[in-house]
Amino acid sequence: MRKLYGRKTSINVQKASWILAELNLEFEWVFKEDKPGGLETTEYAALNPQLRVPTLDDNGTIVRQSNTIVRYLANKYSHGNLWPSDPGEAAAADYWMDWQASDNWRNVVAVFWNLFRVPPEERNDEEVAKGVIALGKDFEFLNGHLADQEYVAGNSLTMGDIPVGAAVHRFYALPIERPQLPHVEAYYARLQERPAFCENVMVPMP
Ligand SMILES: N[C@@H](CCC(=O)N[C@@H](CS)C(=O)NCC(=O)O)C(=O)O
Repeated sequence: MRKLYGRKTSINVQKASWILAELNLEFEWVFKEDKPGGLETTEYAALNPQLRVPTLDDNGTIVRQSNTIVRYLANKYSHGNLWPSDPGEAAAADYWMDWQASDNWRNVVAVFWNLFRVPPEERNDEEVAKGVIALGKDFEFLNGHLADQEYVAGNSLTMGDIPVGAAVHRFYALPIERPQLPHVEAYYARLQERPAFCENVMVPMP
C-alpha cells in the first residue's frame, strides 16, 4: 500500500499529495489532520530521521524531501510527461524546483514563520519587511520567465510546476503587499483549472 505521511496544510506535503493526485495514484494518508509536531516517535524516526513531513512510502520504497518525492514520482510514473523526455526541458524543470527549495523558500519562511508560527511579541518585523520585499522580487523574476510560456519548463505542466505552483499559492495566501504580476496571476489561474491543484494546494492556511 502507498502511504503519504504529512499534514494537508504543509506546503511541502502539498507538493507530494498534488503530484500523487495529478498522476491518479491512490494512497493512504497518515497524520493528515495533525497540527505541527507529534512526529517524535521511534516508528516515524525510522522512516524519517529528521522528523519532518512529507515522507512517501511507495509500496516499501521510502522517499523523503518533498522535491525528491516529486522527482521520484515523475520519473517512475510520468516519463515524457511530468518528467520531460528532453534533457534540456527536464533541466529547466529541475532549475525551478531548486529555485523554489533554495532562493524562494528562505524568503517564504522569513515571512510565514514570523506571521504564523512565532508568538506576536517575538515577531521580527524587520525580517518580515525584508522577506516581503525579497518575495516580491522572487515572483517578479518568475513573472518575467512566464511572459512567453505557460509553465515553468515550456507550455505544458511538468514536475517543475509542482513546487513552484505550491509556492505561488502560498505567496497569494499570505497577508502581505504584492507587486502586480500579470503573468504569475495568469499562471496561478491556469493551475486553478486543475482539480488536483485545487484539492491539494488551495487549502486554508494553518
Ligand atoms: N526540506 C524539507 C522540509 C520539510 C519540512 O520542513 N517540513 C515541515 C512542514 S512544512 C515539518 O515537517 N515540520 C514539522 C511538523 O510539521 O511537525 C522538504 O522539502 O520536505
